[in-house]
Amino acid sequence: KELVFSGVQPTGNLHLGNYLGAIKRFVAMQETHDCIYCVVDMHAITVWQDPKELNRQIREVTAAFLAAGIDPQKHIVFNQSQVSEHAELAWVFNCIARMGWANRMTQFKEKAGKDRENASVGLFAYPMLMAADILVYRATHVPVGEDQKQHLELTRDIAQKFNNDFAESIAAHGFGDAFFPLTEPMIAGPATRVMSLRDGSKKMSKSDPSDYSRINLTDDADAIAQKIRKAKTDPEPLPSEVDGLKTRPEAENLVAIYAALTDSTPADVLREHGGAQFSGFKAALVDVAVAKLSPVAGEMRRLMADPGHIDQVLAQGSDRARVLAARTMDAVKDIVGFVRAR
Ligand code: AQP
Repeated sequence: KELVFSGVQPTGNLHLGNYLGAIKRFVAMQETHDCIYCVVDMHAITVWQDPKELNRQIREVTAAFLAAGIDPQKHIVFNQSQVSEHAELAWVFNCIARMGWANRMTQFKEKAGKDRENASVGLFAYPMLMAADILVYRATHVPVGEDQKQHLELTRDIAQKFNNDFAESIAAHGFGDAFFPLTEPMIAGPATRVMSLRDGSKKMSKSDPSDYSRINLTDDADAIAQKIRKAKTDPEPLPSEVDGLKTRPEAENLVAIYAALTDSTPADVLREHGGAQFSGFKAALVDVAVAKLSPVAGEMRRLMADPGHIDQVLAQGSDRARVLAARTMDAVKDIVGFVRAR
């Protein structure tokens, strides 16, 4: 059966982009796949996190998973740092990946900014840890937003080089001609890249200093309405064809958000709203966003009131994940040639 793995960083301000590009799709995959969903707290500390805040945010992402409808009994929900095999495999992958590959990662360049000398070594090594997250379960599919496409390609390159470098040992240990699968990214739908509400050329992001740039999953109806009303637009009415959105990134973004929230397509949305002024369309978008997001926010608040329960979900998920991860790590140690107790 196909196995899905994906993760979200507990770095604060979970937003509509995280929801539409990732969490909403995690929920949908549960019907057809075995799924492992991870709060990637070790990724979070590649940039400084206040320990108390990190603690709260790990629980908040878990609450968002559960509130959105992920079932931690049927599938696995856990936080990365409780399964140390992720870090172990990441080290092996640090030794497989080439400096040139990591140097090409645009996310590192964006996050490190101009002061690259001052970025953490962990931020540079981030993609190798991400490859380990996925491959420690030998996951076949990863639902992510488009911003993660390059990291998924690197994951495939690492899997392939490991399979090639150790081909003889892999076969000798009875794993045939490939140990790691070449994982498929699943990037589809109208909102694979939700853009900032203030600037249609930037993705909606947790770390944008302007709270008006994003709709947070914890925003109440008033905040959602205010942010959508203030969202940047142009003076023209909505076009009736998708082609008419090409040079209008802000309009394209709002239409894509509407489509994703209503499980339709931008073409459907324009069939209904083509020719409308933004004032009217934004009012309709507020209704749709509030109807979809308010129940999630309410359930998140309810879950956050009982942190003990969340911690228990994470502990149980970690126990189940560790069994699977340890099996892979044992095999990797044998393949690489490490001696281990049996
Ligand atoms: N704007 C977005 N549109 C669609 N999908 C998005 N994702 C993130 N932003 C958008 C997807 O959400 C998942 C979790 O992301 P993450 O928290 O692991 O990392 P990130 O991509 O670094 O998230 P942010 O929100 O942009 O945080 P900062 O500001 O810290 O960089 C991933 O599947 C991602 O594709």
